[in-house]
Amino acid sequence: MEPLIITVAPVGAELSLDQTPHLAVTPAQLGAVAAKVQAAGAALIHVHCRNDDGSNTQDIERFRAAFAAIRAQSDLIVQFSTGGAIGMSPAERSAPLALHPEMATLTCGTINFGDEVFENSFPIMRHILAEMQRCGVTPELEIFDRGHLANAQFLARQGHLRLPQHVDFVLGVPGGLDASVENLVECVRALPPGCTWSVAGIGRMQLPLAVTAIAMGGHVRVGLEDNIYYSKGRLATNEELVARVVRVAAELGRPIATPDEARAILRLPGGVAPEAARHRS
Ligand code: KMH
Ligand code: ZN
Repeated sequence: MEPLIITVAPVGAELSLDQTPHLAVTPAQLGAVAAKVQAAGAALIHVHCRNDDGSNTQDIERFRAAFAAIRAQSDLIVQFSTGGAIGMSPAERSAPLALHPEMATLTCGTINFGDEVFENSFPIMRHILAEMQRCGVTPELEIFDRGHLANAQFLARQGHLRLPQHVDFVLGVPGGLDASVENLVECVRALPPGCTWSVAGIGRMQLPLAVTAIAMGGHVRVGLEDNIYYSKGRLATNEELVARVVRVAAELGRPIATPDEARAILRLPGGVAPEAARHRS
């Protein structure tokens, strides 16, 4: 079976310091998380940044410092969020792309997000895609709802997006598609040909959907952005969530992708095909 890419989303924009002591706020803390999650088996890190007081920021200098800290301590694929936090402008959301991360997210449509609205109109998506293209950044398509795949295909037909791409199904946001095995299977069936995929289950569905994806041959996202608990009432660290997925994958006979193997699977420059990597060692 193809090696499993484990993405970790350690920060997000919705989590606050009074919910968990494990939230990485400073660039130095993000660098330390990167080292720990790579040691645990992650290949890709999805990055949001915070100010020292925990508030959200897309400030390019904060991202520059975070990027440097992650690079100094890991060779994880670095993927910036262009979702940022609810209410940020498209220009604010896309500003860190100027640092040329290997990847960045593109949410493929507007959804209710709890009591708020996460705005991703076609003009917003076209703006972010144009910035990604200008900066040479590979998108990961974030699919929160069933219609988002059709939006991505519409953007591709208009010439704003090349397909296939890597797709992440984020299931369980209140206002988006429920986190269920049925919905995941239905989403995977509807994927445009050639796309790779991962799943990020929200809350207590993180683990069941991760296990399902491992068995289906897809990839997995875990981390505090989506789920702060290891088990009922017990707060998790990011590296524990990664380590648990590694153990489950071992039981199911699925090898874990190194960052360079993940680069090859995701068709990023610098990748080393899993077979070639194995021959080298
Ligand atoms: N914070 C959410 C509103 C992304 O990173 O691209 C959006 C989000 C998606 O987290
Ligand atoms: Zn995010």
